[in-house]
Amino acid sequence: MTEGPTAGSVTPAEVAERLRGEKRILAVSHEAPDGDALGCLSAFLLMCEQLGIPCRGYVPGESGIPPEYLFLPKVRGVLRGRPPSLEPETTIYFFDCASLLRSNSHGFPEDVVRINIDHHADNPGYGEYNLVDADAASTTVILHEIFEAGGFSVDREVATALYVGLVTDTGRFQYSNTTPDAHRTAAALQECGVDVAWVYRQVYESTPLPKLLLLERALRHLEVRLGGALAVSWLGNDDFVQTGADEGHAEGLIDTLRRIHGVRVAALVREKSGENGVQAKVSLRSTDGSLNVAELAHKRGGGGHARAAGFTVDEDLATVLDWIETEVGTAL
Ligand SMILES: [Mn+2]
Repeated sequence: MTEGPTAGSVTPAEVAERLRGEKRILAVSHEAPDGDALGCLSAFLLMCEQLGIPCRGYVPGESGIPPEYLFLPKVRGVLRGRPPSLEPETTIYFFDCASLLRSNSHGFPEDVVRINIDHHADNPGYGEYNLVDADAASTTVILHEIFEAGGFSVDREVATALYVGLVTDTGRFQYSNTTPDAHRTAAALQECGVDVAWVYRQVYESTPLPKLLLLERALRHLEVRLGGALAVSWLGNDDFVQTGADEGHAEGLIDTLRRIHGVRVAALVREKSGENGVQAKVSLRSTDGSLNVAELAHKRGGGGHARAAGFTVDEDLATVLDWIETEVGTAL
């Protein structure tokens, strides 16, 4: 086996075994981090501390950490921006990163060992060691399997971080990835002491005002196309400035677009205009699974899941929205 997603495949027990022997770790998740990305980093950093392994966390890019996840231990301390320089004998653990591009790892040396832990079906297996399980509801579910396989004790703080990844990636246990295994993991985590009502308040009832004002902007720009099957909206630089919001506040806003009756695909475009011209960062959701939005995103160099994907292009808003409408109209 030299190519494909199974190259260098490892089991949770093998990852746990490797982890015990690490000298130094950089734990990386994806840009524009969500609850799964940050839940993984929080749980993994806490566990490394328990195991006595020096570990730093890193999230590429400059966009803000969504404020609803700042309560997770160690999240405020993760490195941001350009990839940090690595001390000798550092292993990089990637979490929830469908591709190396998304984790912005081009700045890392070629000879560093990469461990790729993820649940995206389109993950190409870019690590020397790959633990990719597309059936896992969240990457934190896989991380839980690693901890269990290694016999590492999962305390309340670790369990809470793992649970945050699971509850957010399953849409509070309501998306199609909400399997019996997802519920079993949730039950196991609750038995480790997770206070689910407290997590709910932290994640879903602590919305900063600028985020709601940003949602109001997105609703103001809402258009329904293709006879109601496609909902599109956008946010521009002014929307962020005038509401006092930062990039992290846009996380999850697309979920409101997908709720509209009859909508099968939702798209939210973040239009950025600056010195380097315009750029459109597109989030896509499929509500009923009739269209694989990851395939759509791949056509423009992006990626993701069948029902949640995204891409970024150097195009203006009207051009990218028309492209989406044409593609979705042809596919449905
Ligand atoms: Mn995920």
